[in-house]
Amino acid sequence: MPQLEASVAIDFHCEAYKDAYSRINAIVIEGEQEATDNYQKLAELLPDDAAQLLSLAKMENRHRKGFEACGRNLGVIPDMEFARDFFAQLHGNFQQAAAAGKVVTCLLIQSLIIECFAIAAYNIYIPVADDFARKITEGVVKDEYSHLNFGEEWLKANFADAKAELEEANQQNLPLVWQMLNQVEVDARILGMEKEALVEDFMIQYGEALENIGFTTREIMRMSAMGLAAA
Ligand code: PL3
Ligand code: FE2
Ligand code: FE2
Repeated sequence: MPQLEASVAIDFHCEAYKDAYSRINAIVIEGEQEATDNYQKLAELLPDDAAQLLSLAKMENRHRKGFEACGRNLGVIPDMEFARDFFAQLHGNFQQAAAAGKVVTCLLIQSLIIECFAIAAYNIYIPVADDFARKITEGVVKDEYSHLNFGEEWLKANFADAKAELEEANQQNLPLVWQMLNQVEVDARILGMEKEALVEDFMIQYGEALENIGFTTREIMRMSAMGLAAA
């Protein structure tokens, strides 16, 4: 559907929209909160980059507040319990990797997977958002590119040592993204966002990131389809 038509047709105040928004808004709030915590943990694990990582954590905290305001603006109460369940597996994998000092896995989960997921979701949301949320989301998505860039640069600089762990972490965590997308498909559509567009945008961001880090086209194909067939 053309984007202009969609933004005219969407009733931001009907019950169906607000019900779907209570879950999607919660997911985004929880995602930004986890991103804050994850960059704080990464700052401990990478003392040389601590100042930069703590500044990313602060940005994530601002993002969370911005999206909380978006929900309030529509009179929606975010369903945070739903959102914590939504992130539980990815959250658990990050915690486990951090406890084992596996920095490469932590960076793949946060700076590649979560940031690419956020960039795809926010880019698809912007044209169908209400005016208030659109302005907030436009500001946020610019930051997310710089977070993705941090992960790319670090992993590129350490590619030879990181490669095997990246492949393993990808295999373990990418299938979770496809499961998560399936869980939000119905709600996202009510907000005017198509799953196919989300998958496509994610694939483009994630594939470009892997390319910048140093993977070959063949490796990228194999890695980014991991778990997709089951979705
Ligand atoms: C990292 O900085 C933030 C992590 C947030 C993750 C967001 C995932 C969103 C998936 C749900 C799709 C709909 C998004 C709607 C945008 C308001
Ligand atoms: Fe963010
Ligand atoms: Fe981010």
